[in-house]
Amino acid sequence: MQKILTKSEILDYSKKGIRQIPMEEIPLMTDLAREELNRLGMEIVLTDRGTASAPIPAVPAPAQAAPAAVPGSTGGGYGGAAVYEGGLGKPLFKEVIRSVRKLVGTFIGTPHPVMTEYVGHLGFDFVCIDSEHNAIHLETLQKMLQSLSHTPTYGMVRIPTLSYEMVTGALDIGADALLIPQIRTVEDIVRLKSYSQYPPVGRRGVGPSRLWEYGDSIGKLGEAGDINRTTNIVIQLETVSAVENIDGILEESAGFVDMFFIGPGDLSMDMGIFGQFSNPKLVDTIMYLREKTNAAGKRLGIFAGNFQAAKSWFDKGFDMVIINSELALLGTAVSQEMPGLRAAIGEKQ
Ligand code: 3PY
Ligand code: MG
Repeated sequence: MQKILTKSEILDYSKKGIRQIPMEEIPLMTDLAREELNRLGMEIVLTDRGTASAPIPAVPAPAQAAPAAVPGSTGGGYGGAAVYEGGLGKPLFKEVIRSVRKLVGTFIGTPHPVMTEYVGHLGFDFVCIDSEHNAIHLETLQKMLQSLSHTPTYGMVRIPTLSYEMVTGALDIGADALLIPQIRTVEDIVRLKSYSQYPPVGRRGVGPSRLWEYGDSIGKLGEAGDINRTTNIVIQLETVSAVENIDGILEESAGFVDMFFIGPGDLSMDMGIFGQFSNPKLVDTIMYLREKTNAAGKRLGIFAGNFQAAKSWFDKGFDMVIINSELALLGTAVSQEMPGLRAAIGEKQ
């Protein structure tokens, strides 16, 4: 088989002071390797057993393979080399999630890119498109994620089921993070890991999807060291089983999950105290999960019904809050103002 010369091997030669790399035949090179060879002014020299004696300069990368100023502006397929920054042009959301920044988001339930784009301009760090509780499927999800490209806001997606199709599908269309609901067992995490991580960690398939700028930046995968470094998974803790299995869940999630997220609605439902958000049993359970995730060095988010509740969760040390949904926020604004207007025009309440 033809030898493949990688960027890291070129760097190794360069570190050893070798500028002419001896090879028995012209190797296969990725665009990144070729760029590196060019950048360092190095060349490949065929040895005696090769067919040429003169140095072979680095094959110039095709014009479209130069780093693209505008992501996605190059040719598509597997071969291009646009610069992948993550988040399709924004700093990688996984890095933001791992930082100390407190994150504010809201759910999106309207299955339309215009609403997503509008909310993307309102000052949230991220929106979480909720396809667990709304009829939002992959085709629509992709358009909604695309609509965020011209906003400073990241697009998280809450998938409806823990399936290969949904995990890989939502990641491939460019979700900056996945929120995985209804996690109960260590076995769930094992499945999640296998669906979301590229081999050898998992069994996620690789393809020229929107995530990799339709193939232009997919070349980075082979050179990246940790090829799963961009995959950003947030796990929901919202069942009694998850509370019981929390040690195993945290252990199995090590290395691929940075943020956990509590769903107080489902947790209270599962505990038989639905909606009793100040019930000490629920509050104690939430704070127990806070201690456990904290001890494991993980960040923790929670759902809040409004901005005031969000502030109190941040005061309690939470790292991320999803404040209700765009529809609920609209409803609140209208219900606060409408009675006053009705009264002002002489209508009884
Ligand atoms: C819950 O409260 O159950 C949630 O899933 C909120 O996101
Ligand atoms: Mg829930």
